[in-house]
Amino acid sequence: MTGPSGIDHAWLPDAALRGIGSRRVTIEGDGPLVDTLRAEVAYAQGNAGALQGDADIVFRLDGDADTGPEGFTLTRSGGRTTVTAAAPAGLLYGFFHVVRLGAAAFTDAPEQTHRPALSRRMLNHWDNIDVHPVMGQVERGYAGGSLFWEDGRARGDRDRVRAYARLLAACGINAVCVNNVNVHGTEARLLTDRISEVAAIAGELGEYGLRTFLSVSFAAPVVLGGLDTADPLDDRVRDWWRTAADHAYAHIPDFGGFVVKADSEGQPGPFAYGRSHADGANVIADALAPHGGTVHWRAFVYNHVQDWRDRTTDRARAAYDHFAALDGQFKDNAVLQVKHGPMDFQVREPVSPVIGALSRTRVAVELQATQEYTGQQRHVCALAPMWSGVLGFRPEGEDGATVGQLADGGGLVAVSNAGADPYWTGHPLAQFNLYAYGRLAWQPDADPQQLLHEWTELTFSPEETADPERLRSGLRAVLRGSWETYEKYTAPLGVGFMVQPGHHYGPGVDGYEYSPWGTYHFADRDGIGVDRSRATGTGYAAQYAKPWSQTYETPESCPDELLLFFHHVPYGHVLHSGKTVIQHIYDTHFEGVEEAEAAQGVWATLADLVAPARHARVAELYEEQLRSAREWRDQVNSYFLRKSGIPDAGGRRIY
Ligand code: BDP
Repeated sequence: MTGPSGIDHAWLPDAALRGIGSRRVTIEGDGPLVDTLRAEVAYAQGNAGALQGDADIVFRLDGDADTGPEGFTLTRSGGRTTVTAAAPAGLLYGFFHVVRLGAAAFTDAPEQTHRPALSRRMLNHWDNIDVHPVMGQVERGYAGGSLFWEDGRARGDRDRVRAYARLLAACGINAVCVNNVNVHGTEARLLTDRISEVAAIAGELGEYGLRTFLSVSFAAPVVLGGLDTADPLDDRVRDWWRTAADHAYAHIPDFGGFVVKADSEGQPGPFAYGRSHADGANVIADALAPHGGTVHWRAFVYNHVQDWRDRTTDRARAAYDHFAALDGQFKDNAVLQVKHGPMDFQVREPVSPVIGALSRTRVAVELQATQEYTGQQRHVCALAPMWSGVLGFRPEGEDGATVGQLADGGGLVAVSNAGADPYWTGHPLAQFNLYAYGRLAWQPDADPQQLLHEWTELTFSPEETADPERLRSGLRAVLRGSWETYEKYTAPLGVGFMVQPGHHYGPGVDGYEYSPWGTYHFADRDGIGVDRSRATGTGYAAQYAKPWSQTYETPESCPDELLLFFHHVPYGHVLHSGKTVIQHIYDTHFEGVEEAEAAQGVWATLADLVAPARHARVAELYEEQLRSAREWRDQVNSYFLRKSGIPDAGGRRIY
């Protein structure tokens, strides 16, 4: 549903608020977030003014409640629902929980307390302030311009920022970094004389309990401060960061802190001064500490100008090689932000070994909601199953903690997929990725299918349509397996990339094969894959604890879906599935396209149940998805037919 101001209410359409809007509500408590709650309730009730009589639902702020700063207790008995929270944020999350429950919020049920498993649930916006000549307004953005920035400044009209904050709070997100991790030129000034622009955005986000973070350049003391060094051990540099942090907090009292990409893809960092990344993170952490702020220091550090002829350098190893030895050296308010996989958000990667290796460092796990390598919001690719697999992975084996548990020190971060597009995410179905990310950050072991159901109920209000079950099952059918479908028609068995260089959309079978970025598949006439074993390869497999170091070490024990990430094997190698690698490649590429065609067909049958404009947008995008999927199938299959000379056992036509 698109509201009067043209803002799509996504998972908070008016229909979803009806359950609470028709009830008598009492709110006990004061404070800014409680005012937000009051406004929400008034909106749900159509501004009709408080309904008279005994309350059906009470929102009660109770400092003695054992709910923590963001949790709430829900009591449903004797026809009365009560949401109790120790702090206002908990009441607001309780409100959105009641919205999710719909009618069930008002039926008797055992008391439940909900607390977020992770205290930091942050989105990173890769939004440029000035339009970048190559990357545009939003780096890897597929949803129009930035929600925050336009014409080189903070947007004056912030209605959408507020509407966005509301959606984020409704799925549990509580922090936003508002600018790109790649800080370009004078954009660094946001930190100093332009901080009031950040403060204006923070003001809107704060209405819904979201803390604002800012990406900063490690070279800021030089670029902005005029110093001749950014050496983290230099006292002038230390003072400069302190002053900058003081200044930020003077303008934004609930400011979250900084995100830093250093010594990565051309960004400046401590290596230039012979210092470690702990030294680099700590000087900034110290500046933030008096204010309770945090620095999120990214672990995405690797050599992107390596010699492609050197087969011993392995980009997958880099983060662990740089950071494992620094465990225990980071300040308490420094968080190491680690991408979930060792490479770069491919459709399939193993879980980064860094996550399990730093027992004395606060680790945040970084996901990518923006679909850089997963169809760029032109393909349907629901990522919740992938993320859920990552969060449930146990780096130390069956008895060890899950990634979701290990992230409790630093939280869960996602690169946002939202922008100024009327549907927020370009592809209307990509909204599910944003929603699911927030819900998984709140509860990492949530069932992705349940989240899909929740999102469907909220966003599409099936009960208000002529055929609720057809709508539900149709949406399930197009989204549930969409990640596997995408994987089937793109790079096989964990080998990754094979995309067009630069923009990363569409097939580029040898796109990065002879480039310095370190993203190779090593396909030749005999076989394919990267030998990352300890015995004969790059040694990456040995970065894992047992049992994974053993599981990944040999082709026999390695799971099929990661085989080519860890091993170089002949095309005739037989997978656990019983198929050869080459036949698997052919079969999955045909199947993937067939599945996408089937999904397109299902979507067409929903035309009478979905708002026309939304339906049309998705239908149009399916045309592009199918064109692209066929291109992937044909290029990948032809490539491997030509390399291997082995025909398809199914006798299908390969171009
Ligand atoms: C890669 C993107 C690049 C980002 C980089 C990062 O291609 O645009 O700057 O990650 O995470 O996925 O810093």
